[in-house]
Amino acid sequence: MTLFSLVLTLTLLVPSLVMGGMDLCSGSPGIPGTPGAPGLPGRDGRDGIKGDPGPPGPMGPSGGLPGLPGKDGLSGAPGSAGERGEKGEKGETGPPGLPAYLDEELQSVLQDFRHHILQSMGVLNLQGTMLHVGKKVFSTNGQSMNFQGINEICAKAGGTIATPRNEEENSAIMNFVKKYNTYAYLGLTEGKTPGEFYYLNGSLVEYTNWYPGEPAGKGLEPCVEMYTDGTWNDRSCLQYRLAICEF
Ligand SMILES: [Ca+2]
Repeated sequence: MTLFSLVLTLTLLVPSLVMGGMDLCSGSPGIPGTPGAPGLPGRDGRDGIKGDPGPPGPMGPSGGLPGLPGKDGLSGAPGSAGERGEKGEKGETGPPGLPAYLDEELQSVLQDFRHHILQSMGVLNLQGTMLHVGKKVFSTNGQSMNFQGINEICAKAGGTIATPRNEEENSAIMNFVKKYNTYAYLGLTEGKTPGEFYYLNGSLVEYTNWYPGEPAGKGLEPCVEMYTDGTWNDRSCLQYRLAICEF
C-alpha cells in the first residue's frame, strides 16, 4: 500500500470514526493532506478564428521558369502626324443633277446674270460706245492708233478689229467714225495680188464698199480705212485711225 492510498483511506475513515464517537469524545481537526498529482490532459478545444495573412515569402532561387505575361499597361500619348499620302485617283462621275429649268439655284444665278448684263448694256448704250448688230457687238475706246496697235488692243479685250460683213455692220462702224469724226481701220489686208483683199483669217473678202476709184494703192497700201460716209479706201497701215473692235 502506497503512502497515497493510506492517506486516502484514513481520510475516508476518520469522519466516520469522528461521527461515530461524537458522543464519546471530541478531538481537534487534522492537518490538510498534500495536494494531489496533476490530472490527465483535457480534450482539444474548438478551432479559433482565422488569423491575418502572413507576410510575402522570400524571392525564389534564380533560374526558375518565367511567370505568365502581366496585364497591358496604360495607353501612351498620341504620336505625331504622318506624311501626306499621294493623291488618289479621280472618283466616278456622280449621278445627273436636276434639269436646268428645275434647278432653282441655277435659275436664280441666271436671273442675276441677266439683270447685271442688261444694266451694263444700258450704260454702254447710253454712252454710245457699244452697238449691237445681230449677234455681233461693235465698240470703241475713242482712241486712235496704227493698224497693229488696234489689233493688239482688241485682242487684249477679247475681240478682234471691226470687220464689216454686210451693209448693216458697215453702218454700225460708220456711226463711230462719224461720232468721233475720225477714219477707222477695218480688219482687212491686201494679198500678194494688188487690189485683192482678205479677211484676217485668210479668206477672200466677200462684202465691200469701196469709194469710187479705190482700191488704187497698187500693192503699196495694204490696209483699209473707212471714210465718214462709210466708204472704203486702201491705205498705209501706219496712219493713226480710230480703234473699233468687234465681239
Ligand atoms: Ca487708196
